[in-house]
Amino acid sequence: MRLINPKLFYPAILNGIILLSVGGCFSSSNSSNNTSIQPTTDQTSQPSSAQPEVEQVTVIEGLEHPWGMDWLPNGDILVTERPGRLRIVKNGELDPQPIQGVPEVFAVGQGGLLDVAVHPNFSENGYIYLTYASGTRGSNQTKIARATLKENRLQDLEVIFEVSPTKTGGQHFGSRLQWLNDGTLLASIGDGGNPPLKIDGELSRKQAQKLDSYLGKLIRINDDGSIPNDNPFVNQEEANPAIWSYGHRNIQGLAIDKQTGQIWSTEHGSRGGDELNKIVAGENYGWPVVTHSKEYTGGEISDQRSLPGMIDPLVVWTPAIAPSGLTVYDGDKFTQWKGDLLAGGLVAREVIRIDLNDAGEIVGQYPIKFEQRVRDVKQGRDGFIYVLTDDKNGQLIRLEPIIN
Ligand SMILES: [Ca+2]
Repeated sequence: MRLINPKLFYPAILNGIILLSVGGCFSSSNSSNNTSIQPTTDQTSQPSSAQPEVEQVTVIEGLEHPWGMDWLPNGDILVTERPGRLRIVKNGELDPQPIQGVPEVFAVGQGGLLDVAVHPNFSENGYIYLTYASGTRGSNQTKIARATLKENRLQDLEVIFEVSPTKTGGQHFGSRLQWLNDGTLLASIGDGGNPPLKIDGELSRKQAQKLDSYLGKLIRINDDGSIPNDNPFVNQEEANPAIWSYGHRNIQGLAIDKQTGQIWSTEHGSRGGDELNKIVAGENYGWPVVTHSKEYTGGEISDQRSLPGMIDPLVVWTPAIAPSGLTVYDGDKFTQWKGDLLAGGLVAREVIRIDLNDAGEIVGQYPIKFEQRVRDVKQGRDGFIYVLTDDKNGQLIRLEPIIN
């Protein structure tokens, strides 16, 4: 079954025109209160490029809450469905038979089968990686498993990382995967959940500041789950050695600029205060001691917006976009977008192109609107941009420039 529903995407074109006319100021129909923590000098400069017209091509429909995707060397696309299925798209068609051998997942709330990553040397070793929520409402954790993919089946599946401590409830599992240039693997782990959820008698979110907990962290492991000996806390007693950075609430967008090695992440705030961060090993990103977000009930989580020793976000989105999916574009199909970030938003129903200038500074945000919540955005091996929408009838959508 092949469903191609090309349609012109007028809102993106209109946004482009509007943005050009006002000189590239930050503008988003859904996020007019967005703030940038960067120096503001560059925000009024002209955008680095005109906005190409974008066509949305629906490649696949009928995916049930798809969450993550990655490409095999032959161009096939692996797609996770949060209820616990791993699907494969071959030559633009969804194989009706899910891949066999996926572990049992805790598919409640935000939990389930989450991200998928193909090993950089898949052609030699056949490894793929999955993240998923595992356990019960009373005790659960994010796990990372490795398996080989052979003839539509996962074989020799092995859990190579388990988050500790366990938590309760169905919130904040993370868990994006991202390969670094050195062949190690990053994974994002959520803080354990919102109040009134507690761990060891205090709010679960406080785990994000504890170095003996993997909750609220980015972690870095080798491709077999062992700990790289140059991780920032390997020599610090009582710190968990896989920690790469900490003070995160729930990172759902994780990307690397392959040219520079720079790691970027987007994380959910509570009410407002979603963040874009540049990740540096060993650093503290503040949550919940420093935040621009408020409790869902409206009260302050903290009155601190910035503190010495903690890294400030480069963009704060209030109201929340609910960021999910992030990629650094380096393809040849949207040449004017090279080096820019593409950030998905669930609540915003957008992919926001974050325009970076040659110095790596943010000079504009340009939303592309979708009809459904955006769960993931990635560049395909063909240089086009692919989007997964979060819906009972979720879609895989390809963005293509309209060549005039
Ligand atoms: Ca922060």
